[in-house]
Amino acid sequence: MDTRVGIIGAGPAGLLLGRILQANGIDTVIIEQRSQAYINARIRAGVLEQGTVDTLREYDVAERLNREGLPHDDMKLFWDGARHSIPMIGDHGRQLTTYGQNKIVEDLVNLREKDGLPLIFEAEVTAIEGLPDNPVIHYTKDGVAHTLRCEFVAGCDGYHGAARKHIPDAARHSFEKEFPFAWFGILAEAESSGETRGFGHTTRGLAVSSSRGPDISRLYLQVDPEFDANSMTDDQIWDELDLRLKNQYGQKVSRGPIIDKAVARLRAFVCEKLHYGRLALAGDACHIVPPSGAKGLNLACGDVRLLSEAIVALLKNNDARLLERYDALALSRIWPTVHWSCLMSEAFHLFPGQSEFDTRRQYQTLNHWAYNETGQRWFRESMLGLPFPRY
Ligand code: RFL
Repeated sequence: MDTRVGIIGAGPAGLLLGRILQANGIDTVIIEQRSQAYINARIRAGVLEQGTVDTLREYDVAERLNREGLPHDDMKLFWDGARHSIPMIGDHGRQLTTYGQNKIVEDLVNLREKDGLPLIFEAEVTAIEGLPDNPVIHYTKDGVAHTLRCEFVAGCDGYHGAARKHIPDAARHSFEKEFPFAWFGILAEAESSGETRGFGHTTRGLAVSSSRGPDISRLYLQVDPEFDANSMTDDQIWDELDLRLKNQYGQKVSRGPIIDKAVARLRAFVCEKLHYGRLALAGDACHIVPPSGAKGLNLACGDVRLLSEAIVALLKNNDARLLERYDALALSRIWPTVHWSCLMSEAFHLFPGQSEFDTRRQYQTLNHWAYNETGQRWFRESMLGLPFPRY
């Protein structure tokens, strides 16, 4: 099979890129190593910036989002035994919306199926040959090797994907930081606290409570990086949430059946080379942010907007100038966002061996974000997200 653009990965980045290219009359094939059921059930991000919501609306992916998305007016932060509320409405009504990443993925897959566009599940890309100019994707499905000749390849295959390593080592400068903790995330059929999102600095480590709907709660606990998701019973998990959120901050935590549990290590990663010839990366394939800032999916969406425009210019007008600017423009949003996500992580978690002095310093950061006019504006703008860059 041949196509114009071969997209590796059916996460939000790959699926959205496919949708935008389709709207521009460019054929794509998406190759995804997991099954459809697996990607539909993968619970991850939930906080969407206005730019992400606007993009989904622009490309007609927002029918369910418009019905079920929960807009935020403020954000609750808890530290030093007190609750604080930071207004979250920006200029021109810009705000955050809660809507699960799994729903975005499902919405995009359903639209792609409805349009009869190729999306090959359970197919693993093993190599890309012919770079920089004539890429051929090699993948295996059901134990059989296949090739896909393309005019362009988009590596939207996440942090562990295959695409990034096809950028020559000499050009691929990467930067990485691993935090000494992880997030244990649960999804529960439980009445939410009434807060769209509450972030707690507690004496037992960070705790986050958020609502994914009237009867669905998403909660996170800071845990050790080696934590085993099955090492606590459901009752023990609820007890720990009570110890952190209810007992220390009076935050209501309603209990209910836990329907998903997962542990994610916190790391930050940036690859500063985003394209090589006719291969380009977008989303987690070229950057990872710790989830504290709720930015990964939003960054992916910003990359895809830029990359899609560059691919359209290249394939329709044989104009590579936008692609040449893609790396620098995307990185102008990636690095500040990575920085912000790291600051959020540093302010809310307990580090191994942390002293009372260190904790007092974290409180000063949080006081500044909540009560200093400049700090509050910066916090709000960072949470709402930098505007998507444009060429
Ligand atoms: P994905 O979603 O990882 O998709 C990549 C896809 O590529 C496939 N793949 C391959 N397919 C074929 N062949 C190969 N060789 C392949 N290798 C990989 C994979 O199976 C997968 O389907 O990357 P993408 O599309 O760039 O999307 C990025 C987002 O998923 C990620 O940034 C967010 O989930 C991060 N994130 C959050 N982002 C937000 O914007 N707001 C949030 O509130 C938020 N909360 C979170 C988060 C991430 C979390 N975890 C689990 C790390 C909360 C958590 C706990």
